[in-house]
Amino acid sequence: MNPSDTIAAVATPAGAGGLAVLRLSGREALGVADRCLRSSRGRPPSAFTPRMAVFGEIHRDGVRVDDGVITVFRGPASYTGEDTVEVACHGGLLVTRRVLEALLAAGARPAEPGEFTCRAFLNGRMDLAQAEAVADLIHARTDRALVSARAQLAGALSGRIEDLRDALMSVLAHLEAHIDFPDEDITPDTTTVLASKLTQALGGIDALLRTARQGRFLRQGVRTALVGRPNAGKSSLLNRLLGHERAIVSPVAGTTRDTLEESAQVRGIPLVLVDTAGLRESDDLVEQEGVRRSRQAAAEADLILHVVDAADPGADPEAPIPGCEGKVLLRVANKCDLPEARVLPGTIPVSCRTGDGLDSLERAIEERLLSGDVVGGDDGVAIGVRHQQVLQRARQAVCRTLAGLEEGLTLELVAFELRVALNALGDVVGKTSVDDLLDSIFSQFCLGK
Ligand SMILES: Nc1nc2c(ncn2[C@@H]2O[C@H](COP(=O)(O)OP(=O)(O)OP(=O)(O)O)[C@@H](O)[C@H]2O)c(=O)[nH]1
Ligand SMILES: [Mg+2]
Repeated sequence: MNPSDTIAAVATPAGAGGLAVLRLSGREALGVADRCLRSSRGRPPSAFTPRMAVFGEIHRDGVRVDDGVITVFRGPASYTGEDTVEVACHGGLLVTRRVLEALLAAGARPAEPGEFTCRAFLNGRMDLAQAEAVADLIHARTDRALVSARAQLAGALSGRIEDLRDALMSVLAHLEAHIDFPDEDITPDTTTVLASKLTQALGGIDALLRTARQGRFLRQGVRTALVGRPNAGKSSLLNRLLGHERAIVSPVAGTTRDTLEESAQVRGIPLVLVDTAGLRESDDLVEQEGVRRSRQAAAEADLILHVVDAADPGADPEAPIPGCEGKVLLRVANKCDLPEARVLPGTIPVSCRTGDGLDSLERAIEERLLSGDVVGGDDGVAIGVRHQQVLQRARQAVCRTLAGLEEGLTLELVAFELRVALNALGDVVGKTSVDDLLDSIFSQFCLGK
């Protein structure tokens, strides 16, 4: 990915549509544009007023390929920070390909996936966490995921990382000053103050790490297993939660043999619903395998919906569910429309036939996931897997720093560990700390004293 090339790509999804937008970005963007685009009055894009949409034509070898709306953005006031041209043309598969070919023939090269956003990062238009948020935003399937991605794009995570870095940086600045002036012993008081700052930063890192589960749920969905005895109505509930008849429902016990996965959303929370084979002893080899997979689905789930048939006198709503430890477990009493249905304590009564109780079930799912710290941070921050890994590195380094300080290790070693922590934090947003450190030292201390 040579950042000095001028790149072009279709920015909208492939397929037939009213419009498609192509993007051209790089040092030569206007030169490339001038060779294949012009306004309907014949003006070249380099003569356009930036940020003004101009109706024009796309040409290749003197032949008009399509017409559309051309907008010029002059760097650095563009998405990528470079000169950028956007062309909105007709949205056909072939026509967009021809327009792209016209841009390439005029001197651009095809962009790699994510290359526009990568340039935005390299050119300082956004940090790494924000660049990642662009991908989250595009892939968000529920409102909550969208809110979280927007918050991260607006800098919610970056802001918290910057606060943590500032805190650690001020500790490091103190340590550095003592290393530079070894005659002045670091007093026990100073050590206490520094240690308490570090402990506070550790709390901040832990608070972020606690949002990792939320981040996973928002990005990938809460894995939700529907388990229970055959015929309880697991597949009926899956269909109800999905809003369409996805799974086969029949009065035959043992209808579902294999697990079946579908994405759904419940009150803005993305769920990956897993319908499973009914749990029972069986001589049938296929059914045995189905039951094994049901147990596995329960073990891998974050949320378990245990479905029981309220009209079945043998139903046991307290039946132990293997592998449910540490998970959110909700017991659902189905078929409450039937006259023989019993009231089962500790269960949410529903009827998949009439739809009764499904609202309460959805509310209960939302409530349990929210209260279990499972979805939604205060400021919408919900870290991703990469953030989790680097924050864990930062956490360990802060712990070593604290231990070193308390055990009276040489300040050089303590400072070394702190730098490791700072670098790890910097990795979240794509910054390393050397320059910032110098700024921090000189702004806080009068070294001439
Ligand atoms: N009256 C009534 N019948 C229901 C309700 N929910 C499901 N049923 C019926 O119960 C039977 C079993 O439903 P399924 O959804 O196939 O049950 P399951 O738990 O997936 O069963 P297996 O796949 O065999 O384990 C079907 O005949 C459904 O029509 C309900 O709320 N009320
Ligand atoms: Mg079923």
